[in-house]
Amino acid sequence: MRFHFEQSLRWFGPHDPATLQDIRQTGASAVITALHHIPVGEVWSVDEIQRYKQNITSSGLAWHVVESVNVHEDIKRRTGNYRQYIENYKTTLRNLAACGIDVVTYNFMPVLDWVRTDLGYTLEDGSTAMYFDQIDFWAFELFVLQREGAKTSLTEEAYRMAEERFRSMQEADKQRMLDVILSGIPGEGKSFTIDYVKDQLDKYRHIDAATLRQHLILFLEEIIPVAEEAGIRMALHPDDPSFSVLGLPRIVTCENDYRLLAEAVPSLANGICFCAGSLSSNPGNDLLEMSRHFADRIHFVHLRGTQRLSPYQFYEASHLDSSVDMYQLVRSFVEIMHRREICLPMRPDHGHHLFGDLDNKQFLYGYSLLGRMKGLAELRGLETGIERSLYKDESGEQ
Ligand code: CS2
Ligand code: MN
Repeated sequence: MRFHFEQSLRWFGPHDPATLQDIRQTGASAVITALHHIPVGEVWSVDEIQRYKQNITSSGLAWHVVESVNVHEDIKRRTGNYRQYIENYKTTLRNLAACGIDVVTYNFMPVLDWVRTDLGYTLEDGSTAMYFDQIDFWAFELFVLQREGAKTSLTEEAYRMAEERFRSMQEADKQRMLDVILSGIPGEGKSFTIDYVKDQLDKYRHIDAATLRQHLILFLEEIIPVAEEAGIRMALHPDDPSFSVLGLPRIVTCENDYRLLAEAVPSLANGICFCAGSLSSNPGNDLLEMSRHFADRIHFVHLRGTQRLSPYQFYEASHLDSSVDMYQLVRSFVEIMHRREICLPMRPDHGHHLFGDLDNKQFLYGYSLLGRMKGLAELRGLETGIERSLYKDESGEQ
């Protein structure tokens, strides 16, 4: 019996310019998707899930991992209709289980999902990647958003760098950066306004990391028993980047964060989506160690790396060549899967925009078809080589 990654690609539903047939031809056997058309907080009905699933399976692909059932902001802040939203979340989990879904991914990032300062950073070969520059971001906070408290949270040196950067920026660059930062929750197709962000930040004024963590634990205490009973494993995605932005608390950034959550709600249904790219944006994280430490709690794997250019900048490098030692990491997961005797779902995380992808503006950033395919192809090859060389005797296939 071979234990290997279930090789998957993210698919954004009928609006994704990549069709299910395209996805199939990349070599993936499953899709990772969500009912993107249902507003955050509302129940996903069995009928809707079935219809969606039927479409996927009739294309010869499997679907049993959802990414994501997003958590309503009211739940994160425990205000407004949060009780109703938690009940809705539970109902959605039960409905998903009834349709054969067994892994549900989510995140607990306040206000914004992933944050970058450039979505089209050009690499040597002309392809483009996503990029984060802390100094640009500080400049945005200080002089565009004019966030209260931004200045006091910075060292003098950091403030000086941000000021200098802003002064040297052309108007067009400022606008471009603003558009990027406000581009909103990836995959949801929304875009924020400055006023919206200010208003949202204001709502978190009294919520520090300890409070937000407590809110997450209270949420987990309610939904994990439901997930466990229904046969669903929850997979919490790390914050991206894995450090605080805009003065907002970020509580899923490192080993210790995940440890606190596991201690509070020990069930293994309270699991992890191990996103190598997000975790690697925090230089303090030892990914290999984390994969081993949480081996039994990892239910879904995102593979990608980041490349640090300086203490302030990183970009999303290619899947095999980045600051993440992908060989060691995949090897660790191959060993984990053999020990647990399971096949973990895996998808390449964000890819680069390549060749013809560049002409097709409909793809979401990080999810061009060729970029997705290249990531998957490289990772499949790496995994196959590792798996066959480690377990050749047992398999009897070599
Ligand atoms: C995802 C995030 O598109 C992505 O890169 O990693 O948008 C999101 O945080 C995850 O889907 C988890 O909810
Ligand atoms: Mn990810």
